[in-house]
Amino acid sequence: MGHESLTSVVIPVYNEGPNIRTCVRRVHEALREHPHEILICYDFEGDDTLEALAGMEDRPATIRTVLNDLGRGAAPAMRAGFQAARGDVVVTTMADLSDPPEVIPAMAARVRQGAAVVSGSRYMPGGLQEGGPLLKRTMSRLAGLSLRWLTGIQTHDCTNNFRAYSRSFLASVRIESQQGFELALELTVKAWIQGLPIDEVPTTWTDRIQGQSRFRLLKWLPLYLRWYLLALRHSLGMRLGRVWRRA
Ligand SMILES: Nc1nc2c(ncn2[C@@H]2O[C@H](COP(=O)(O)OP(=O)(O)O)[C@@H](O)[C@H]2O)c(=O)[nH]1
Ligand SMILES: [Mg+2]
Repeated sequence: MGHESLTSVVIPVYNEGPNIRTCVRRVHEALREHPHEILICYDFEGDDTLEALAGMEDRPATIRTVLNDLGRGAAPAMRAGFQAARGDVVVTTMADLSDPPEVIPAMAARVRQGAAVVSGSRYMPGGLQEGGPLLKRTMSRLAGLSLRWLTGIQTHDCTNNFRAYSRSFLASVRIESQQGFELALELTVKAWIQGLPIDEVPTTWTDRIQGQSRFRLLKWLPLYLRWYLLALRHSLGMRLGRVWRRA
């Protein structure tokens, strides 16, 4: 193979000054043997993440900073990252050290084997979720496991934003998420409805130690529900279609 594939790692950031150096060191180390780029997607110039990166002596050469001009929030920031990404595989991961970057090569490999979406999966055997608010943790697990059980979608975890996407799938889909982390569920449900292969790799999510979560459970719940219900409706439609054709 003359042309080696490129993995783009998209990281939305909001004042991650205390975390970002460790984060990019770990991502770079995990992808040392793989062609990659690390896209730091920020909303405004005063974000303290930029200063922390600028002052880094061992700043990886594969870092690019991307100003999100699509509106504030993690979802627009990730979309800005998708637009800037040059890789055939695009991975989203968080800056607050919640996701283990060592898993990225395995996730990217699954995409290159044909999956459109690969979850970093907390709820499959071998996966784990550590810390975080009990209600958020429970709802997320229930959503993932019930959706798989009710629809047959090929992942136990449809909400983790530690995910790998094929670039061709991202180019084909119209993204509607405007706020935050419901983006992962939207993209996974849309890939599944298109009949594209979905895959998963076990991973551990750990709650942040530095800084504060900006996750808004009650505010964002309806946004999640929209995609969850779309998947249920689609699944029901397919079942009824089968019964109808048999009758
Ligand atoms: N660009 C951008 N990134 C954000 C925003 N809010 C959170 N993030 C990033 O998204 C990731 C996860 O955020 P966090 O608030 O910890 O959510 P949690 O992990 O679900 O609790 C981190 O890398 C944050 O810096 C935002 O408004 N804009
Ligand atoms: Mg977090």
